[in-house]
Amino acid sequence: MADPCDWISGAVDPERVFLERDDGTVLTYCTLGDDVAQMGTALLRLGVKPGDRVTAQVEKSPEALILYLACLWIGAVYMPLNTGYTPAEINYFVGDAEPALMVVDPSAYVPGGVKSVTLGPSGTGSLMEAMTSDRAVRHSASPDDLAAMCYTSGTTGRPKGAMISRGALAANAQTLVDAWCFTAGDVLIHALPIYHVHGLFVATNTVLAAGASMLFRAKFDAGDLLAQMPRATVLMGVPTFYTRLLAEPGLTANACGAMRLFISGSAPLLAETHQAFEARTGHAILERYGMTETLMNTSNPYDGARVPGTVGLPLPGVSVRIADPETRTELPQGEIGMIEVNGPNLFKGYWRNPEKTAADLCADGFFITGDLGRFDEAGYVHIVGRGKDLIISGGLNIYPKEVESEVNDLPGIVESAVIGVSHADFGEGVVAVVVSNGPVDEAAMMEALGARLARFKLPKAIIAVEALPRNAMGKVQKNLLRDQYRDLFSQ
Ligand code: MLC
Ligand code: AMP
Repeated sequence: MADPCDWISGAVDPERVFLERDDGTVLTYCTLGDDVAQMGTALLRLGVKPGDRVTAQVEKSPEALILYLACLWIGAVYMPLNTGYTPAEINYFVGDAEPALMVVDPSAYVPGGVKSVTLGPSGTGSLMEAMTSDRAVRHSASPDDLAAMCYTSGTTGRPKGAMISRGALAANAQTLVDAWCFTAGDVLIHALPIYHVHGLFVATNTVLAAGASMLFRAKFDAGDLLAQMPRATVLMGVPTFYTRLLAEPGLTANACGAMRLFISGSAPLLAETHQAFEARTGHAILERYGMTETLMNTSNPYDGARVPGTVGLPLPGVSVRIADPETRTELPQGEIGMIEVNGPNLFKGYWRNPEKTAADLCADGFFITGDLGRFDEAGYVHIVGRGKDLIISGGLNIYPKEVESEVNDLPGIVESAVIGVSHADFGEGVVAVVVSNGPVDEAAMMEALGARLARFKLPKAIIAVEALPRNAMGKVQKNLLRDQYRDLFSQ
C-alpha cells in the first residue's frame, strides 16, 4: 500500500516544479526531497522520535509544508494549529497533545516547559538553522501509523485530536487524483490556509500524489486569484472564495480560459452561487463533502451532472449510509437522517478519548458525522442540516458552546445564546444574544473576548435582550432566535 512519503521519493520527474512562491521563485520535487530529508535530521537532533507529536503554529510558507513532510519522513505526527489561536487556546491544545516539539512563528506564544523552535514566514528561524546537509533515513512506517493529529470539536464538546493515519492520507489522495482527473500537468492555485485538512490534505496531498504543481499564494485575495488563472488549471476553495470572485468584474469566461476545474468544500455552497458562477464563467463548480475525521467522503462527478445544492456521490471505496439518529437503522432512500461513513479514509479515533471515540466511531466501522442528509433518486447526497450545534463561517468551524462560555464569564452577563446567521460573505456569521444585569458595553466585550478566542470566532454582532426564549423543558430555543435575526446581516 502507498505511503505519503512515496510522493516525495517516488518516480516523479525530479526537475518538475512542486510549487511556485508569491515572488515567482520555485521549489522543485528534487529540492523538496532533499529539504524534507534534511529537515528530518534536524527534527531527530531536536529529540523528536517516531510517534511523537510535533505541533506547528506557523504562517503559511513552503517551509511549513516541508516540516509537515519531514514529520512523516521520520515517523512523527504532525499537528497543525490555526495561526489565529490565542494563548488560552494554545494552552489547551498543547496540554492535551503533549508534543515533543513546538514549531512557532518567532513572535508566537509558547506554553511554559514545552521545547520549541521558530519558523518565520520567509523560511527563517532556528528550525532552518538546525538543518545541515545530512539526510535522515526514511522511517519504515506502516499504513496504520499516525501521520497527523488535527483538533476538531467533533459532534460535541471541547476540541479533540483526530488521529489520522498515513494509510488514510494516501488512500484519500489517490481517490481524489482519480476522481478529479489530476495529472502531473495540473497547476493548482493554492490560496487556503495549511493548518486544516482542506489546504493541507485535500489540496497539497492531491497535488503531491499526482506529481503536479501549485501556485502557492500566502493568502487568499480574489484579484490575485484572477491574475493567476491564465497559468493555472484547478482551484480549490471554500464558498467564500467563490462569492468574492463573483464580486470581481474581471471574472469572465475568458479569464477562466485555462482552467479546467473549480472545486468547493468545507461549507455549503449556495445553489445560487453555483448558478451565478456557471452563468459568468461557463464552469460548473464541483462541490464535495468531507471533514477532519473522515477526509473526503462524497464528490460531484468530474464527468456527469454537478448538481447545485448537493455534495454528489460517495467517492469510490467510501460507504455512505443515512440512518435514524436514535436507532442507527438505515433509512429508505429519500428520508432525512444522520450521515454515517465508512472506508479507508476514516481517522483512527480521538486522542486519549476512548469514550468519544466509541460513541462516534461505531463497532460496525461507520463514523457518525453529525451531519443530516438524504439520498436523492440519482444517488446524490444532499446535506440538509447539522445534528451538531456548529456554525461554519468562511469554512471555519465555531462551536457556539465555546463562545457562550467565554461570553458568560464576562462581567454583568447573566446568560447568552450564540447562533449562526446567514451572511453574504462568510455563509454564516456569529451572533451573540445576551442577557445582562446592566448596560452592555459591546466594545469592552469584544476586547475581552478577543484576548481569549481566535478572531474568526468573535461575534459579528452582539444583541442584548431581556430574556432568551425557552421551551417547556427550559431549553433555549435557538431556532426562534435564528428566525428572528435571519436578516440581521442583509439589512
Ligand atoms: C477572517 N475573519 C473571519 C473569517 N476569516 N471571520 C469569520 N469567519 C472567517 N472564516 C475575520 C478576520 O479576523 C477579520 O476580522 C474579518 O473577519 C475580515 O477578515 P478578511 O480579511 O475579510 O478575511 P480573510 O483573511 O480574507 O479570510 C477570509 C477567508 C478565510 C475566507 C479567505 O477565512 C479562509 O481562508 N477560510 C478557509 C478556512 C479553511 O481552510 N477551512 C477548511 C477547514 S477543513 P478582524 O476583527 O480581525 O478585523 C474542513 C473539512 C473540509 O472544513 O471538508 O474541507
Ligand atoms: P471540520 O470539522 O472542520 O472538518 O468540518 C467538517 C464539517 O464541515 C462537516 O461535518 C460538514 O458539516 C461541513 N462541510 C464540509 N463540506 C461541506 C459541504 N460541501 N457542504 C456542507 N457542509 C460541508
